[in-house]
Amino acid sequence: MERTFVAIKPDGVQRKLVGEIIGRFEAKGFTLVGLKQMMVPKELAEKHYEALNDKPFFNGLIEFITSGPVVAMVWEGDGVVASARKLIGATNPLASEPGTIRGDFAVNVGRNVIHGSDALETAQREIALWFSEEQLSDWTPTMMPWIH
Ligand code: FUP
Repeated sequence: MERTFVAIKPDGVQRKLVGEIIGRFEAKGFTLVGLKQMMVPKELAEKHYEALNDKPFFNGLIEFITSGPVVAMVWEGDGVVASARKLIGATNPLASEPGTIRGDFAVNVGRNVIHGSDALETAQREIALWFSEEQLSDWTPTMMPWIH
């Protein structure tokens, strides 16, 4: 079953959007298989964003991501990688459609509330970076099989 990595950034946690965001993924029909709130070590932040390390905003991005607690999650379901990106919305919140998380809750690309893996391979890399195998629950929802 497909899995993706999603993280609520320090601005999302401080603005008390954790419940709202988890609710949207649950309501869509995806299954939560990993969840933890943590202060992100600088080395982890730098590894997570290593593809962006030549960008002018890189240092500010690392400073922001390590500035307060982040809620790291793994979600599972059919097509979850692309679907999570749709639920999240475009990187620049001013371009994100209303109804998406960034479209509804953000205005600034440097404070865009949430991260979601951009492709299947990235998702596998990010899940392995943020979670150990024993922190992930391998379970199948049996109560409402019709939405899965
Ligand atoms: P996304 O996959 O939507 O998170 O977008 P990117 O991987 O391109 O960017 C990662 C993060 O870098 C964004 F969430 C916010 C930050 N960023 C900036 O701060 N300024 C920019 O111009 C672009 C991205």
